[in-house]
Amino acid sequence: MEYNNIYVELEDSLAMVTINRPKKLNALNTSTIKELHLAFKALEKNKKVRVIILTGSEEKAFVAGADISEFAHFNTKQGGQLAAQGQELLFSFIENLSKPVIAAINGYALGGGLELAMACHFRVASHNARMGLPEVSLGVIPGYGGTQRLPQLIGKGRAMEMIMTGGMIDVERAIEFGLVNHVTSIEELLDFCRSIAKKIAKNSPMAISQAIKAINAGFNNGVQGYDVEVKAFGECFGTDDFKEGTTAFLEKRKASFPGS
Ligand code: CO8
Repeated sequence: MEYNNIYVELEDSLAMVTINRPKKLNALNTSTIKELHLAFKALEKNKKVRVIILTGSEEKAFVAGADISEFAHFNTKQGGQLAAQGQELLFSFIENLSKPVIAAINGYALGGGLELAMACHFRVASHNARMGLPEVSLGVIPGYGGTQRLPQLIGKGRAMEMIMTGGMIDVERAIEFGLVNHVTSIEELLDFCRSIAKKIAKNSPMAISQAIKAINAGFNNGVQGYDVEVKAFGECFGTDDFKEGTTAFLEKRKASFPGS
């Protein structure tokens, strides 16, 4: 598929998705959100793809936020619609994708950009990354899930401070807060993510998708996470991946899982 604001590269079982609006620091406008939705939808269907890495083009920004020029003149109704549509098409969509998505944060991740990284399953950052939710400085609040995911990831008090001050944190702070799992040099960022992706790709795609579902359920107030875990655990039984994984262990060999 042809995209204008992103590009997608396939490398064996890995897909690399790059947001490509460097002149606007990869800010998320509506068409970029739609393209990302289509790309992730297609990658989820692609049986060869086991892990997806999401990053921004060039070295300055992952994503510097939602595109401010697009919503600066919106009214209450339009603002609400923009947030709801974005959450449905992209942020919740990625969080609930059945395949792991790693955010490779290569520079500024601000506002909607940090919210996008937080919607991914986990995050790796390069030394130059700066992260923050500066929305209150613009007279709005984080509208792409930031008020929910930031406290989940770093705790309520720290999230309150970050959101209220609108300030940026560096990677040392982000590691200390648990916002990112690893920090690398900018040159090593993607290869480091690839090395994690390779480890993930050796495991059962079916079991990984069930684990994503069960983990997410624990953060959804309307759902009893333990019940979802029990159901997801049960659904693993009787699958080819379960048969292969347990048989390989008992036969003292490495498991080989076919495509998802
Ligand atoms: N939106 C639109 N354009 C942007 C954005 C953005 N978020 N960020 C940067 N740009 C553009 C600049 O306008 C500039 O364009 P031009 O060259 O045409 O003037 C270009 O990118 C380069 O940026 P700067 O010249 O500002 O680069 P600096 O190195 O001087 O500064 C910063 C880098 C500090 C990252 C600065 O660009 C900045 O502060 N950007 C805005 C950060 C921000 O406030 N992000 C939050 C946006 S609001 C948001 O994300 C809300 C999410 C929830 C929305 C829910 C529904 C709407």
